[in-house]
Amino acid sequence: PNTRLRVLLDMDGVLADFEGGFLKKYRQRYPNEPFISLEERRGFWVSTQYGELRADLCDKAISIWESKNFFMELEPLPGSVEAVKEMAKMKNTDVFICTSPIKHYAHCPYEKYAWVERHLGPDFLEKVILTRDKTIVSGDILVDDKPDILGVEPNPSWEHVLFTACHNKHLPVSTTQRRLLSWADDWRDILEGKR
Ligand code: UMP
Repeated sequence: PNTRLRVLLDMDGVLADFEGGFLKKYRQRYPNEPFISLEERRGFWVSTQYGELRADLCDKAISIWESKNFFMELEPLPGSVEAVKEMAKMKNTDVFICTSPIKHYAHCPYEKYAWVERHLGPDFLEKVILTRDKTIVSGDILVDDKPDILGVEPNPSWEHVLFTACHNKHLPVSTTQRRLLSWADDWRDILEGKR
């Protein structure tokens, strides 16, 4: 029997502040355009909500995360780096970062590795999984802020723990889906409960 616990951690919205980094750079680049405050964010797709605000703002939003240095310069979310480092040192625990790169691949994949090296150290580069389909990756837990994680595997091995973000905090608490409210929340208890 495998006694080790395998934890998959999403990057954007769980380790790195995608929403905060996006809004800051969007407002710098488009100071005269309307924007959506983090309080008003609804739905996982930033581009969809900006497109609903005004049709041309969808492409303007996309231009932000397609820009060089966008992913590299994201700030870590509070407590995330400390939590991952502590988790990775825990006995019988394997931690991987499982993140979906954007299809505009000029900068994003490189910058995701650079971010991991910078904030978590070069040894963590071994733990990076870039995939557009997380359902085919096996693990005990996937901590992710995206409410619906779908792909070709109808029955993923992991339990999805929903990490609270500005865009998902208003969603009704599902009877089946557990939440991690932040890195100050009881992530250690959630892990111990899966052993
Ligand atoms: N992303 C978009 N459009 C959006 C919001 C995010 O393409 O409106 C990108 C950013 C991340 C990816 O690279 O989608 C989400 O990856 P995960 O957090 O699901 O790993």
